[in-house]
Amino acid sequence: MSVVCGPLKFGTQPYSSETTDDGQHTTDSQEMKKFYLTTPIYYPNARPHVGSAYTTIVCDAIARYKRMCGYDVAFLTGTDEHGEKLQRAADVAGIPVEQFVAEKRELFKDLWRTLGIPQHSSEHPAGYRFVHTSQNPAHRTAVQWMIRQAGKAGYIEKKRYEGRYCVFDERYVSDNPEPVNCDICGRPAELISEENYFFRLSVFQDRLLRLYKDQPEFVLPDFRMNEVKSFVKGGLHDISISRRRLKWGIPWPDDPEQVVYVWYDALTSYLTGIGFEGDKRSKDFEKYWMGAEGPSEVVHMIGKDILRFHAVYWPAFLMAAGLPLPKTVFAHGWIYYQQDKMSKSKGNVVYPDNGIADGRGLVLHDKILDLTYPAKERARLGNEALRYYLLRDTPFGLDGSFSYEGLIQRYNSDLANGLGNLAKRTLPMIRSYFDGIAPSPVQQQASDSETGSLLPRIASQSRTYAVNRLASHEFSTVLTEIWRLISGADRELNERRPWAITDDPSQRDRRADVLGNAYEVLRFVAVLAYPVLPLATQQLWTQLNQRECAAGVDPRSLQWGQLKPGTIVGKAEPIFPRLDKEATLRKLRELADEDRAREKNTKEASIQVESQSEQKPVAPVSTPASGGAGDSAATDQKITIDNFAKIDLRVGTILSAEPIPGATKLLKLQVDIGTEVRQVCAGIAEYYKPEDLVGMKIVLVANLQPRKLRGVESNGMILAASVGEQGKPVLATFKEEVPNGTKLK
Ligand code: ME8
Repeated sequence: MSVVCGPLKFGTQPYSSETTDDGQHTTDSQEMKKFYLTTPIYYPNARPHVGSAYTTIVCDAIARYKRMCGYDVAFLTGTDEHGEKLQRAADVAGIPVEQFVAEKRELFKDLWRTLGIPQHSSEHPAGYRFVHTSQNPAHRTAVQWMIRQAGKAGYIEKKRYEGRYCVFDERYVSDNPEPVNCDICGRPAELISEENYFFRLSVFQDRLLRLYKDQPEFVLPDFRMNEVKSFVKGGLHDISISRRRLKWGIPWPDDPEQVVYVWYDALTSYLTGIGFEGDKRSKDFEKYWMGAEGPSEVVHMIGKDILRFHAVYWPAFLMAAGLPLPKTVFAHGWIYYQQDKMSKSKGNVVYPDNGIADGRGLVLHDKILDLTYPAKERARLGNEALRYYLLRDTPFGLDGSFSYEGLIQRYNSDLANGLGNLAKRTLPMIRSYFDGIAPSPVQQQASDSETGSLLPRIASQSRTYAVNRLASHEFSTVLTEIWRLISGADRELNERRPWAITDDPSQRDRRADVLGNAYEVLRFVAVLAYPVLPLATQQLWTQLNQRECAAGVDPRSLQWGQLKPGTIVGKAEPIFPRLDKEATLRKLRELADEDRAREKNTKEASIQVESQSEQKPVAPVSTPASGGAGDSAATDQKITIDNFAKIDLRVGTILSAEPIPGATKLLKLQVDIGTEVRQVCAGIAEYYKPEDLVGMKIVLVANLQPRKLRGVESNGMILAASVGEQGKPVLATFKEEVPNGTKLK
């Protein structure tokens, strides 16, 4: 089902960032604000999985919400086509690389189509625009312009580059001359030395720190900002931004022997994607990036893995080119599967689609329902179940985990039993008791004791909460709040039993009140949940017989009791039919196994095209060691001073601490150790409250090999005394001020 909403009316509603309980906006501006939102551009060398779909789903929901609030929205996604691996994968597949890349690009677009995420058009002004890089002439011009500008301003210089290169895999493994093995083939990488162009990142340190201070929302959530600040305070090195040995990429301006470094290339796509071509600039670029038509908010939504590139390199590249900076880089958490990072090589990937090519459509529809259900409906249910589950169960900004059990559980409890059931109960009763004419709900003004119903108050609280929290993308808590409203309406139906009220005219009002309230709750929910469940809420909207579409209502203007008298409700078709959990799970797993087996056998699978660690920061790890928090290495043996010197002990500050779901003893900590922020799991949850740990100075064993505790990576160990028989941990700390990163010896 494709829903097209007529043009929204602007200018009648004031815009605001905050709404109060009575629906009043607290800040006013009549101007139609611009909002430009981007996903990362994805590497097209691997098939997109649920993790990669997560960012795009989040952005689609945000774009829809902003559009409802009257923003003029541009939403960009795309593919990052830099990299020799694409060339090699194309060779293995036996097709020209251009064709290979173009086909992979389509996989992403197909997936967005399958997931009901529309492409930009006059019908879908907030739909996604798509950018691709290496083979896009406009993008080449844009990147070369960026490089020239930085060069003219004196931020680029030619220097000798020393790093490690894997001749077998033809890839740069590390920008550091220290010996290292290639993380794809495992062979020792060779030391190479070549003349490269360097970006003088080091001179931007002060300007970046000032940016973080003046624009605290530049990096969100806050705890990620702390990581970024610590990294920059630790000192910045100049970075090599050209590569001599790579052929596939954008040629360096006036030096075709070299290609531009992947991140200079990739980040510039945020400009190209809205019509930037160096000196030639589209109206959209002027509008959304330059703010030529009034204020414009630019937000980059990314996963936490690529924060440094966006929060440190990107603003510096833009400053070097004299261009404005985005408003916010929002780094969300990671979606794990089976307590691990999804990875094709580990075989633990969840694909949101299944056999798009053979026309079977989305995995979730086949699994969720028996195939007698209309295919279109199955598609809608699959998409929306996935959207709801990911956004509801992952507190935005933190890590989440995907499981089929969780998905079905949410589907049944919230979508089928919650929303679907409320509509299924309410609408038929309105049809049978009131000839289909929706009765008015009780008045908002009446006090709870007069009306005896809490629903008007809960509804207006839910509206306020949703509007205020959606501004900071807190989908999980917003959905919880909306479902509190649904439960409230359900409870009222159960308590007042409108079906048991007699037909006596004196009782008719009581029944009208209850059903009018339930109808009004459904109307609120259809509007508030629209960004997450665009198709189901529209279906509900049609059944409620509301005009135009749910997307056309500004949620901030939603008021209790706005029902037009005489509205005749439609037939209640099931919005979310209930699933047989066991049968569905079996089918889901079968399909996922088949899908993975098929993937494994694809020609390109023989090439490790997945890892792009060359371009992503890897935490330095050196000597192997065992143990983690809580392990004791007590031994009577004496060791030499050389042995002791192998342990790298560093001073750090705990930036954040949070529980690990399902692990009663563990806390996940982010620790600033001067040069970087480390994630460490510590077995101290029974003795320390997370909030008491933030800001505390500790000692970290910094060169332990990373290991997984309850599926969470731990990069180091915090020193603690083990006191008493219970081994109560008491963290080692300092009385005097000691800078982070200081070595203990
Ligand atoms: O990094 N959980 O591309 P990429 C949550 N081309 N999000 C996930 C995820 C997971 N398990 N897996 C992937 C690149 N993502 C560069 C970006 S931008 C100028 C260049 C999402 O294909 C998340 O947004 O490796 C992450 O940052 C992104 O996909 C990485 O995509």
